[in-house]
Amino acid sequence: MCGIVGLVSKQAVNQELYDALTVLQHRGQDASGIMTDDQGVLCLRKSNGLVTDVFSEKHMLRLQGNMGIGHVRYPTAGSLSSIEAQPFYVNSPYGICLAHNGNLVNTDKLRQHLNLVDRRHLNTQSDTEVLLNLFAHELQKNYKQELTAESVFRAVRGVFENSSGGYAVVSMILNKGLVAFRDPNGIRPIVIGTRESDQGTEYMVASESVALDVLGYNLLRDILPGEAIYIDTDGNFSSQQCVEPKSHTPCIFEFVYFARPDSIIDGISVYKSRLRMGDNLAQSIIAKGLHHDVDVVIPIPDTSRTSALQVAHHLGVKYREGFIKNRYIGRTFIMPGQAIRQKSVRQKLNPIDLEIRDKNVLLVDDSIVRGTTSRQIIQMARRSGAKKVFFASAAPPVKYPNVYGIDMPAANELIASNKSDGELAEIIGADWLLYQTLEDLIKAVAFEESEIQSFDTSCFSGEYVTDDITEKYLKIIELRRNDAAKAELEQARKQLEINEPSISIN
Ligand code: PIN
Repeated sequence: MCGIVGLVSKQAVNQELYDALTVLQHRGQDASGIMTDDQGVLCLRKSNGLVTDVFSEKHMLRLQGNMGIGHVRYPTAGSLSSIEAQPFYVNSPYGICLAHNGNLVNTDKLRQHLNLVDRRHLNTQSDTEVLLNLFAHELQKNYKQELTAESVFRAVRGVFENSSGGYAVVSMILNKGLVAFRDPNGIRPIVIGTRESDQGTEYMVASESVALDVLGYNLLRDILPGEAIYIDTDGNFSSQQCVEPKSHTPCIFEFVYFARPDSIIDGISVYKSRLRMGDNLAQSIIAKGLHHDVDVVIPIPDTSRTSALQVAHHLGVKYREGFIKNRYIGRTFIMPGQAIRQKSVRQKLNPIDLEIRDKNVLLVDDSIVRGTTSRQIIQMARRSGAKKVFFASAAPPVKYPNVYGIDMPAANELIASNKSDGELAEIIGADWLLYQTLEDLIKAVAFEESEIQSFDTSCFSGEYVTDDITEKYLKIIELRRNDAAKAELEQARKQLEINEPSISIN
């Protein structure tokens, strides 16, 4: 899960890239980076941390130029070292910068080929570096001819034909132009917007339309699956369907939880889809006759508020804020001799007892992944004096790992992977537990008139839209993703950061 942005403007892009990244910060809080093109000179600043921590005035002043790309990272592959913060750069051909959101599922094969056949050196574990080198290799094939939109699209076709997974990419070819493309199944989101200035049209691409809104760009459209766009430094726009789309199946989790509610993805309002999730959830509660006992509906902030509002409305009961979220959770410092301590739910959420005491409360969350938060929140509601605690999830049980760029734990850490709803209710301590059905979730997002009618629903259904997800592949990612492996990485990162400076040049 990451956020990307790219700008080809008639004025300096540094401040606007920074502002866009702050709007996309919800897509990744681990690392941030910006690269700009100052008339062929690459300017870069990237490091681990939030956008507001990574960029100071000194860095911003150095990020000169009217074209640039930016990235916020939530690591899904590779290590957590700041060396792997994006964008990445390779100096040949031309000088290419690249950032992406998503995950390639054939990285190992590509890495081997790049190394042994194309003789390209890869210095990190990041699949972004793989994508960048693949793109560079494809561009290199036509190095004797002048770079044109056509040769860029030919190179992107090569990338599409060789890579598999869910990815949205923004790339900058120094002194030439900006390229963006989206995987042939359209799993990860990416949109284009324009803004008119006295000097002509300015272009922006971003993971979510909300970034365009905030910077005063008009949403033109989504990039289509298997399509690439190219905007040269003079502002000439070209697009091409480089390969036939395999499907158009956006990741349904973007709608459940990940994207901002004020974004529109593939023509569907995220906010409206969440309202419909609440409508459908309420209908199931009523159909099962579970509504009679409910006194009050309480959302678990923030995402589930939208669905919970509709649930309360249809059930004809009060909607109340029963938990308040601390917006300013800080870092956890590791003092000498202390182990890493996870921040507890109690530090993030505080109950308003008065809204809970002596009531039968229905808690609504967007999803249940590990189930650890749900269990603790139910305990908190009971300590606040609830008579009964019911729990509804706006998404179906998460049973399978996500391989296309959403950071989900390994299958053995997913609470619903091998349990019935009854068992789950008991484990999380709810008087009853109700999940949205997958059918209802799909109906909520793909409303009747929407062009998109199917989605990547793999974490609920186990059906992966690329045909190369084998048991063996899932086993490998399980080993890479389990908590112990992550804890080891985290320790290694703390060690590394003592010696490893963040990166800025020019
Ligand atoms: C959190 C959204 N949402 C809350 C993310 C918790 C699963 N969790 C997924 C529920 S917010 S657990 O609204 O964006 O703040 O099941 O893994 O414990």
